Amino acid sequence: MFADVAKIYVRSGKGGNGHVSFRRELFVPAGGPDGGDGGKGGDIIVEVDDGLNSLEAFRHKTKYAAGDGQEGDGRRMHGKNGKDLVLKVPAGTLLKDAETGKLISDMSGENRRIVLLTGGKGGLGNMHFATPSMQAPKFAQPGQDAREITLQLELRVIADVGLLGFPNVGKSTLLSMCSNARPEIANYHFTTLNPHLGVVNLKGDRSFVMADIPGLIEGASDGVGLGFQFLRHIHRCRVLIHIVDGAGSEGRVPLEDLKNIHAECESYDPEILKKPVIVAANKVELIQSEEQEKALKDLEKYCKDMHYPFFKISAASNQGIYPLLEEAYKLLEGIGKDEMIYESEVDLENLGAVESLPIKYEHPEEGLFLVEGPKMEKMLGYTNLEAEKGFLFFQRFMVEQGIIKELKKMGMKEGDTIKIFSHEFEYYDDEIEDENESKEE
Ligand SMILES: Nc1nc2c(ncn2[C@@H]2O[C@H](COP(=O)(O)OP(=O)(O)OP(=O)(O)O)[C@@H](O)[C@H]2O)c(=O)[nH]1
Ligand SMILES: [Mg+2]
Repeated sequence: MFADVAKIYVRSGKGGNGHVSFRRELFVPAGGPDGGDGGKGGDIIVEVDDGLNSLEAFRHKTKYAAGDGQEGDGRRMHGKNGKDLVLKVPAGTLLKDAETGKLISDMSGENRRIVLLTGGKGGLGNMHFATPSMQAPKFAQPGQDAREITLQLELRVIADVGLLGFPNVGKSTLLSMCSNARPEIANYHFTTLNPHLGVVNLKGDRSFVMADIPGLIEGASDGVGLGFQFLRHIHRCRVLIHIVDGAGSEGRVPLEDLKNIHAECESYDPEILKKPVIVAANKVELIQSEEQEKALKDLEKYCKDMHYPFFKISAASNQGIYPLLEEAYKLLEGIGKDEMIYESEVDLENLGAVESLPIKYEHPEEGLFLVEGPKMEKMLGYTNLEAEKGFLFFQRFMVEQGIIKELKKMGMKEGDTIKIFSHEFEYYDDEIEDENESKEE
């Protein structure tokens, strides 16, 4: 399999609860509150690792959680913070919200490390809640919730120059000849399954990054066979070197190969061919017959007509490569660099927090109000409505989130029914509500 996409579930750590306790000392009958604060939950951090070129690891392990903060303790002891969890990804990885498809972050360029989900804050212990009128507070603050999200990871390499071509035409050979990269080279199709990057150094301190993109096959743009995955990498290359087997090995016809691949790119995304394209006919030292000569001439003529710079090379024997690289550099100089990095479409600060989930309201008939959506679903999951404490907690949540206010705006009156999924409640203006209303004024 080609591991350039993966779907994983990640969760930051929950904050530890604040602690309730009282000082016990000899000869002191009633010590003051000394419950310490809970520890902070661990963050989920994403970091670029230059040693990686696939998302393989995320195929094997698909669930990741940072450590929870621990509860505070007596004698003002702070709970231990939860451990952060660092996910290492290759450069060029896009992090998307799997539910909405929105881009969270493009781990490219300068963007090498982000805090994806922050851990919950620890709750304050009861030592903070003593007041003149309440000297023995029997409560402490609960820790903040963990945050969670299902991530879609997509690898799209960024390179100055991308090598494009059918399998086995010599893309990896060229990259290994002119850069520090060492992709595997072998005489069979799809030797290269993951993109490889190499730095090409030219005379006079000039350099660029070249990507060996796994081979394209016909029908790739329709998702047929193996090709579709690879097309996504081409997007983020600024100049393309299209390599064809100039000797027509394996019964190939160079010009047909070129046209076929261009048609594939065109049907995947017409933008691709707006990039500068250079054509390199490889393996030319193998040419012996007149038929081969003729096929190469056809290719050359076509490139001239299309204004594609054309080069004959032999990657394996390192011939004709330098002028090709110089041409690539020349074209690179003529185009801008920045549009290859995608901008985030989400508010990273609130990512995965319950607060950021939507709530849906409906008023299908007189006296009935529906409140649904992912946020409500999640809160119900957290809450035991059978227990009095759980019910009170949920009631408070409804007020604090402004849900009651919203329903009132929609016309809810006392005695009306609020339905949240399968739970039904009758609405009464109770104390919690009043307390909150007066606070707002
Ligand atoms: N004769 C000759 N053989 C070459 C040349 N360049 C590459 N080859 C051979 O062609 C075969 C394929 O080369 P690769 O570099 O692995 O080809 P690729 O395009 O990366 O292939 P995939 O990774 O499968 O898409 C290997 O056996 C190479 O040794 C060349 O200039 N002349
Ligand atoms: Mg290869």
